[in-house]
Amino acid sequence: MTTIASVPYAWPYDGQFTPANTALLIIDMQTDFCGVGGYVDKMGYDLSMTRAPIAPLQRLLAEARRVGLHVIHTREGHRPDLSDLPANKRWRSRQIGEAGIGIGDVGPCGRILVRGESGWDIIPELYPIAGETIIDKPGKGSFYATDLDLVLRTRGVRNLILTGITTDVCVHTTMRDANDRGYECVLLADCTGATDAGNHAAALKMIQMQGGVFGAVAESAAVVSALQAL
Ligand code: C5J
Repeated sequence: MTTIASVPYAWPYDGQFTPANTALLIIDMQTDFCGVGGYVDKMGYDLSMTRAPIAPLQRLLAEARRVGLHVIHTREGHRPDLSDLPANKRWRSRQIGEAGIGIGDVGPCGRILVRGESGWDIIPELYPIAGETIIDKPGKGSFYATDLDLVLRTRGVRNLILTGITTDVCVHTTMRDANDRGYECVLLADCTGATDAGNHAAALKMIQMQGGVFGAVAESAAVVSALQAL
């Protein structure tokens, strides 16, 4: 039995935590969401909040790699011809920040959230290494229009450690969907970040309602300790 100190219960619920049955999911740590000149920067949000998870994630990732945890990275983005970009998503993205510039348009880091552009890629600090899965997703959730579920089930993964940005959008959407699919989920408070501090706090609180309606919330130090004790 191995559990991680978390709220509102010690995770996972049944103590069945091993590197083989657990994946570390690192969601959308892309320049567009946390880098200078990227999408979030262009919208005018404070980058310090989406950059806060970088250092704790580096420590956690090193430990996850050491023990052989499944590591999965995601990237939100669209095809260069924008054939998978819904018109309403593009329209809304153009309503904030520099007038008329949104997803698919040219910014300082290339076309915003377009696959292959520099702003769309994962930041160097957390760049995947050989053997780690990268899931390219057109939406906020990591399961929608991707093969993430197939990859996880093929590998026998049932526990998900959720990290990345943003807490209230892509991380939460993924956690809710994963929970409905039967995955046992924990979200790491210090390895996630939002564009608004209140939204980050609210996203953490929502998880803890109803006995852990979507799973549990922990700090990365608790996961690192558990991995070191394995
Ligand atoms: C957003 C994300 N916020 N990765 N994407 O548009 O959370």
